[in-house]
Amino acid sequence: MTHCILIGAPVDSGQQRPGCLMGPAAYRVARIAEVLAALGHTVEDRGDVVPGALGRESCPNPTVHSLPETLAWTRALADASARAMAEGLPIFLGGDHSLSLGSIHGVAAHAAAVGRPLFVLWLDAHSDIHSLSSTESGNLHGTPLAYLAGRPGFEPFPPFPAPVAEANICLFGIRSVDPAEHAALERSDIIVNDMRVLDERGFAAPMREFLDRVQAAGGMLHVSLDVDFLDPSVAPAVGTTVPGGATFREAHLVCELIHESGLMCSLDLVELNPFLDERGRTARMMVDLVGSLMGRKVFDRPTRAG
Ligand code: 4U7
Ligand code: MN
Ligand code: MN
Ligand code: MN
Repeated sequence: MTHCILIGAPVDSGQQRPGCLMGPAAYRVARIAEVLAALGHTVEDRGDVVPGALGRESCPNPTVHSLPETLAWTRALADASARAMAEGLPIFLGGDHSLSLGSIHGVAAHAAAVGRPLFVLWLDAHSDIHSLSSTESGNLHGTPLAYLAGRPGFEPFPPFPAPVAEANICLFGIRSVDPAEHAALERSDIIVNDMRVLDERGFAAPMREFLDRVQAAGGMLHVSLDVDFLDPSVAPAVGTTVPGGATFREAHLVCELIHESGLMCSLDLVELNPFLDERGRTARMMVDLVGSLMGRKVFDRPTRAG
C-alpha cells in the first residue's frame, strides 16, 4: 500500500498548442483517485499548483517563448515536489512536459537529502534533450532531460540540485530526435532504447535490464510518461503525435514490470491535451496505465528472484 499524492500541474507554457492546461481535470474526470483507491492505496489530491509571480527573465535564443511562465512553474512545482516526496509518492498530472523541469527538480533534491542515487526513466517519442540555445522550436517541453542531466545552457533556471548521472537515465520508445539532440546523445552515457531497439528486442528485456541496474544501485526511480510514448492510434490526445509508438499491451507490460520492481518513487503524466481527445479515451488509457504501474494485474505471478 502506497500513499499517492496527486499534484495537478496545468502547465501549457512549454509548447504552443492550447489545451494541456485541461489535463489535470481530465485525469480527475477519468477517476484516477478512485482507480488508485480501488487498488488499496491511500490517495491525497492536493489540487492544482499555482505558480508565483512572473519575473522578467530572458535568454539569448529569440525563439524561446514563455520563459518567465515556465520558470514560475518550475519554482512552484519544485517546491511542491520536494514536499510531497517526504510524504508519499507524488503523481504529477500534467500539463506539458516542461512541468518535469520542476517535478524532477524536487525529486532530485529529496534523493540527495536522503543520500540515494536517482534514476530517471523517460517514456516518450522524443528525447527532450534540447538546451535553451539548441531548441529550434523554442518549446521548452523539449528540454527537461538536458536540465536534469545538469547540461549547460539553462542560465535563467535555478541550478539543478544533484544532476542525475547520465548512466542513470534511460530513454525508452523514442523515434523523433532532432540533429542537436542526436549529437548530444552520441556524446553521452544516457541509455537509449529507441523504437528500433524495442522492435528487435521486445519491450521486456531492455526494461528489465534498466530496472535491475536501479535495484543493484539501491536507487530511487522517477518515471516520466509522455502520452506520445503510445502509438497515436491508442492515444490521440497529444499535440506532437509520432507514428510507430507503443501498443496498448506493450505499454501495459512496461508498467507492470515497473510495478513488480517496486522501485518507482514518483511519476509524471505529461502532454495530455484533452481538447484533442476522442470521448476521453486517451485520458482513460493513461489512467489505466497508472493502474498497471500501481499494481493492477490479471493474475499474480511469482516475482522474479533477485
Ligand atoms: B515532448 C521537438 F522539434 N524536438 O524541440 C522540439 F520535434 O515533451 C519536439 O516530448 C519536442 O512532447 C517534443 O520542439 C517535446 C521537435
Ligand atoms: Mn514527446
Ligand atoms: Mn516529452
Ligand atoms: Mn508532446
